Amino acid sequence: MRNHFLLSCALLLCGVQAALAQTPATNATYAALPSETPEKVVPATESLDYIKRVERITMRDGVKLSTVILIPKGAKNAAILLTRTPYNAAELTSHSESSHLGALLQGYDHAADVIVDGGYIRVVQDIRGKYESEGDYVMTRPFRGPLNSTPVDHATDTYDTIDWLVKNLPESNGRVGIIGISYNGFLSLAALVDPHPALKAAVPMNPMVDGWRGDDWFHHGAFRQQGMGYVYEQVVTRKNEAKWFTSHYDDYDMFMQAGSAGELGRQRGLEQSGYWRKLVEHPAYDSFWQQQAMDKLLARKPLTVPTLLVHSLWDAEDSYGAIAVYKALNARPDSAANLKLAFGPWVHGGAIQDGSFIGAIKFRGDTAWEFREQVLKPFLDRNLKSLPTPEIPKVSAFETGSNRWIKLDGWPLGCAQGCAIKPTPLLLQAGHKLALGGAPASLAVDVGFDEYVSDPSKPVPYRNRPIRPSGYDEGKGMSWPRWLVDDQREASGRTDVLVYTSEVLAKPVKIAGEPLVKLIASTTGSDADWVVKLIDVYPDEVPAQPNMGGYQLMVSADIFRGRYRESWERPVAIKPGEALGYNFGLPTANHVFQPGHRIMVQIQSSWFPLYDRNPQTFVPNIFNAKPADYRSAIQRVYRKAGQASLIELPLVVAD
Ligand code: PG9
Repeated sequence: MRNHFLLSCALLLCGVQAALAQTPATNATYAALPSETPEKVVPATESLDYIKRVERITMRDGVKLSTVILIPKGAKNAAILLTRTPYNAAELTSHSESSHLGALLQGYDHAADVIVDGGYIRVVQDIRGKYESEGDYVMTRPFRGPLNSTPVDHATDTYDTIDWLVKNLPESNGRVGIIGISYNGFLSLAALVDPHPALKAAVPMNPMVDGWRGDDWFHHGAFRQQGMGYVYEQVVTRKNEAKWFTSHYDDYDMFMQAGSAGELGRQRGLEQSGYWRKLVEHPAYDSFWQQQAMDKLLARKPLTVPTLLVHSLWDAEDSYGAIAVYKALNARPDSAANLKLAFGPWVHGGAIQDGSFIGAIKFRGDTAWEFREQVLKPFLDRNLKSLPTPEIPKVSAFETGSNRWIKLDGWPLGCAQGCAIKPTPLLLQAGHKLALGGAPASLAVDVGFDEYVSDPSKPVPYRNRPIRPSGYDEGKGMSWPRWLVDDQREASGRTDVLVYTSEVLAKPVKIAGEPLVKLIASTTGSDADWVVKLIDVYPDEVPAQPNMGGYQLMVSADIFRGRYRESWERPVAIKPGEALGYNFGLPTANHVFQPGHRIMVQIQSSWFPLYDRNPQTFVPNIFNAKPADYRSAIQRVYRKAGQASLIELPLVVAD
């Protein structure tokens, strides 16, 4: 039986070998089956309503930048609208496969309706070091000077690009505008440093301006650690191929288990990124930050190009930049005439999204479309097409609370006519009350302060958990862009959050500008963070929209790292137990607290994991804090005569 089996196997093997030996001969008897894929595909472009060119434009140092050019078919005398970006020009110009230019341009940075209706030639360019462009990548590359000894920066690259465009696009009228959001907003500002004569308009939207004071990397010295994934993906490869990874569904858990931001960076190999190493080396507002602050740089020269700055009132990434540039440039008499400002009730980049709502807050119309139609379009028409379009207002301001647009001659300004701004104290009072104006209550029996325990092992979450990574994918629960309008009720119930509330308002209270925090506080630690949130509390019930009953909407809020109370450049330890002043500005607001609403202030010492935890023990560099450095502290906020804590509100009053 066994022998029979072996014999069968041997015969079978011989058969297989024989068949294999015959294979080539057998194949040769059939004709080859030709590939259905052509050697080179030639797209059929006849029915497209645009012509697409991809050019490699040579910069003055020989580096070639990849540039996508979309020309409406039949265009003549058309103006050019340029965006420079680190975010992949090819992808940004192919949002959908369509024969229509408008469909291609849906999404980030385009304002497709304005571009298509306006007949603009759309140009999107990869900046040096990213995607299809050559050269080295440096995050928000500093300008030629102490931080950049090369002959090139984004000002020269923009100049060289515009020069090429106006000489090589016969369909153009020789006038160029630059537009962009955030990083691309920073790049739009860069175009103004040494502008090419053909640059006739700039629209920096939500620009990154000062990475330490209040934009992407730090706010008043507190590090925004949820941006670490961005630093990794953006810097370690040209095409963002290496992906940051999470280890927990909830970012709160992930950052807690790592301890410090520096330690998480080490665990993820982030030290390979040159920019991360710079962030870790420069936690204070030293010359590294000061020398690249765009508001300071731009204010050195007159503004010669008509510029429309666009700001979002609930911007989770760059709440500082646009207003800072407005203030710096408007202070120059030779620049003010070319400067316009518009702001709306939007998230980061919201001016080109659906502006009919933000989170739970609904508006009467699409505020973003209204801006595009009534502000952006006429601004571009006037400056890029020389159409006889009336000048847009100096400031187009959306007033939240009353939810209407107002036209102003400057900012901050309370109204067009008949009002003034009166800085007015909103005083923290005994019994967790607030008083607008007036003096601190006399405190016969009261201790004159409120206190809470700030425990770094249980930091206050900045939004309800689970906290998903910062990102833009709603499908994955990443509603990060709109976290600033989250209901603050959950925080107000915590024992480590102080809450002060006004009486129900009998008449409207309007603020216009930056609320100033003037806190008198002590800590038992030697370092501390102070988060102050100015909140509009809706009536207990709102018949028209029941889910807004009692809603706690942040109107303006920010964080301050206590070690910088004497100097932003040189941190010092806080003397434990000593009542000290902490003064800082909150982001711009233009808000009406309506009758029936209440004003609320919340104070806490962490906003985690968006901001890294303060160990509450002074260490030279918080990126390198060790587990033993993180200690609980008792925080006291004082509110007695001579030690009154308050927020100075830019109150709008009748003239
Ligand atoms: N806020 C982003 C950013 C700007 C500048 C530097 C780094 C990040 C952005 O949305 O582009």
